[in-house]
Amino acid sequence: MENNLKEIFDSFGADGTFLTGGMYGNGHIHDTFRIETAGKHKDNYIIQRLNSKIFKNIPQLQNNIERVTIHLRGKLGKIPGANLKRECLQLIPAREDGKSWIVDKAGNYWRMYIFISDHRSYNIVDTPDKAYEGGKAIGRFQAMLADLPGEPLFETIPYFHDIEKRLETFTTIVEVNPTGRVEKAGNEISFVLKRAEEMKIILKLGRQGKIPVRITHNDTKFNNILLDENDKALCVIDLDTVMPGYVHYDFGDAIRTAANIAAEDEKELSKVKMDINLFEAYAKGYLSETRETLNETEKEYLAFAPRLITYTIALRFLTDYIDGDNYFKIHHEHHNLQRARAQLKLVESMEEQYGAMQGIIRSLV
Ligand code: ADP
Ligand code: GN1
Ligand code: MG
Repeated sequence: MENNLKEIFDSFGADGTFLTGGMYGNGHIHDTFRIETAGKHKDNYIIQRLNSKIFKNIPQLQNNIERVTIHLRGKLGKIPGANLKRECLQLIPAREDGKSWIVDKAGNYWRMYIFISDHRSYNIVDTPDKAYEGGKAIGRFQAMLADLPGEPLFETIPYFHDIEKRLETFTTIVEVNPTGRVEKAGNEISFVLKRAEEMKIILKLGRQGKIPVRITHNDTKFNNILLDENDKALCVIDLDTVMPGYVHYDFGDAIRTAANIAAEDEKELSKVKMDINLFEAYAKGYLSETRETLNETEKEYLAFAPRLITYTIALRFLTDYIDGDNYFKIHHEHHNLQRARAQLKLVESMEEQYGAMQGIIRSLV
């Protein structure tokens, strides 16, 4: 791999000499490597072998990311003291054709970014201050992209957060039972089906024109929000799913990860719980940047969003488990079932605290 990484690195027009490279991060989708270069003051890099089974049109995906990062950099450039290399992802063009990706001999797609130096990345958030900073980062991200010029961004994964479509896929896979795992997940399947109807509310509000489609990130897991060395908001990464969506998707996914006191795949379910103080802090940070732009209905349904997205991700883990683990990277045999169970437990915890969540949002808006 080391040899291959050097070859890939050399295909991009980076400033620096390859020293070492190794696997990096906890993403569930791509293969990510950190490349260290020689020389003390040189940038280091991130190289990703892209998952082209999931992202079927890499040129369009990359075109989205180019548009988004150019726009963000333009905005940041006007802020005195902004550090463009750390506050925004920066793609490195290929030496040969200047494109922001390459295809290797085996047909794999690769891209390269400058490594964002001195960042902090958290899978679990332990203080309200960090949650607040995460909320600010996502709020600002949405605000900065609100005036992206040109045609709508390409939908890199169609119907990504469409719960009606996700439920249809789920029902079909349960019927087919391709790997005989349905029997192992009886309780989880009932839990999901019992809540299916109420989860459609955000889609209904959209169809009724009560909430607008905006540009959203759609994968605001907390480890996609990098903080700086003082735990202040630094950069939002993982831009593969930046596309049209409802703000509830970003708010919900961030709470799913920022306010859960346990790991996403915690085995000991009694440890899984939403911390209402972390919820409040994230909401405060988020609304500090978006209070003026969101409409009344969008604000009213923010409290519901974490229930929807936690449910959606649980449903996706469960679907993938029953389907035979074709989507998410797994680290052991029943990993997707374990993830689904932990996420459904989190849904329950949110249901128990829903009144308090609504109260907090009302008081903040
Ligand atoms: P995935 O879609 O597989 O989650 P990501 O784009 O989120 O892939 O990258 C995986 C991990 O790699 C991130 O969680 C982060 O830790 C790290 N990472 C990605 N890009 C950068 C970057 N430019 N600088 C520093 N770390 C990065
Ligand atoms: C994936 O790419 P990553 O690991 O940040 C997934 C998200 C899920 C998340 C669950 C493109 O996110 O939708 O919420 O796993 N990304 C894609 O951890 O499907
Ligand atoms: Mg990621």
